[in-house]
Amino acid sequence: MIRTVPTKPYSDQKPGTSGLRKKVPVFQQEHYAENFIQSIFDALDGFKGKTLVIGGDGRFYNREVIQKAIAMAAANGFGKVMVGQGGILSTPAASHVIRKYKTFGGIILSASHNPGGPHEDFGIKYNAGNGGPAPEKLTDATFEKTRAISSFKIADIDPIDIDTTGTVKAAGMTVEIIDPVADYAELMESLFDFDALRKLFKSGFRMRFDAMHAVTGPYAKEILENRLGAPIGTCRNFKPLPDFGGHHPDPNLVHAKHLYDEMMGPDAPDFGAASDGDGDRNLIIGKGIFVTPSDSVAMLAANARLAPGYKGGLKGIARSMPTSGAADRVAEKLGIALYETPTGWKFFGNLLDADMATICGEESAGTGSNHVREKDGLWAVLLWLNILAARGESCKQIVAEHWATYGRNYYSRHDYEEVESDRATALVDELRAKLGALPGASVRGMTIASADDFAYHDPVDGSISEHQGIRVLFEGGSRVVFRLSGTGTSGATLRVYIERYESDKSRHDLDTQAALADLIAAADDIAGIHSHTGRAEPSVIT
Ligand code: VG1
Ligand code: CO
Repeated sequence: MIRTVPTKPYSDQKPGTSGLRKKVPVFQQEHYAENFIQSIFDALDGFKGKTLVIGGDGRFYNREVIQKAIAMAAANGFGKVMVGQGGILSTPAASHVIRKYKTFGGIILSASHNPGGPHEDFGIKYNAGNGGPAPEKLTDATFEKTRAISSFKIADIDPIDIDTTGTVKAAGMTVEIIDPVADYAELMESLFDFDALRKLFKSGFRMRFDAMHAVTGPYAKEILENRLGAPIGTCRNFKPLPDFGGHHPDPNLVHAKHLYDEMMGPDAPDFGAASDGDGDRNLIIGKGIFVTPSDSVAMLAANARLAPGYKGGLKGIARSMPTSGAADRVAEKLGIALYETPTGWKFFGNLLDADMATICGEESAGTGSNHVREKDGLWAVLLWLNILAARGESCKQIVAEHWATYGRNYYSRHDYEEVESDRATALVDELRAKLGALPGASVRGMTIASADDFAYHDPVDGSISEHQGIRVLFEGGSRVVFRLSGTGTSGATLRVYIERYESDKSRHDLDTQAALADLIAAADDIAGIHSHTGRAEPSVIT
């Protein structure tokens, strides 16, 4: 029943910021998915007889790869797989299932916020037994295996019916099809004051949740409408579709503009939110106010005690380096540690496992806590709701009060997408070469205090990760950060992160791009964005 199939290595299977992401036709090449899955198994040790979780975000090609992964898990000696019904498991739900059932690890099929469909993106990532994304050591080892692979193992079995919950046997392995929502919903119920939230909705509080035809639909329907009594219709675009209805399931101000417009309109609901392809990101928009992800993590941390799951306080806060310093001020006030990590959730795992950080966040709309080992879109939405219910104030009031207390970190990210790879590399190389000369230089009337290529020293295991983004810090605390994306699938994406702190309360209502105009111009002066990329404008501003 078990076959060993000869194969040839592909040279391009290096995992990026979050797993391996490629266009569907790339994944459809002969043995492409099999090679990568086998390489994951080959990089792991000691899973014989153990359990593997398998699920995905429902995008095009999900079902096919789930069948391959099941047959390969059986052939490689796993004792059991737990598969989300319909092939569905959001990234945070998969993390929870891994942790709750103490499984060996999990395979999540997703390209997250990237578009889906026959010519769009697909992805595969592995999460370890702590529920978190494979650490760099493991992704590096997987990549090494992909370069030398000569065969993979697969069981000859009929396709498993993944649409019916229950347990079957396949090639000696147990296959359990699980309800993808139940465990996760129960976890949320244990963290938040569901009675208070039910009261909130009963009192007429209106909310809009946009699942963007991606994985959070079934989770949001169950939690918000069924369990919390939010009116039917609160959740929109809640049916997961293989092509996300032709849209980018990226909850930002470009791809969720309809939600933004609604929330700024005259008849706006009280609270609006959206999540991405695999359910780990969140977009938060109050009536008449967009909350930047960097601000959101700071505000959630400052108010977390209001939710039952965090009433004992926080151990520490961790944020990715490009994320604004808003959370730093909260940590300082709470008297707890603040950790600055490279981009990507895998770097938070050790801090969470060691109980050094409780809440983590990234500027890219990722927020989460120690309840799982991934960022968690619906969790952030529920924590916001819990805070709104406990404080009895509007989102706008909470934001204004936060800025009045801590000051405001004006913040924006400019993305230059699908730049020719050579040109993007040239920009970064040139910038790196002149880092030593930047301190002391004056640009647009601002003096550069320091400049470096960020390297992270993990305080838990001592590992070092270099070249994690170039940061230029100005006197007074403003900064610009440059890095290349590790999740794109065509060309290179240059990300420029711009931040300025404003303590003066009378200047907290400026337009963000206007407030950052000098720094935006300085970023171009320093890095030659326009001349290198040929682009006069970013493709996406968030
Ligand atoms: C982006 C974000 C990063 C996030 C990653 C995965 O990575 O910047 O903060 O962790 O996506 O998010 P990059 O390398 O493209 O900048 V998800 O929701 O796409 O898994
Ligand atoms: Co995601």
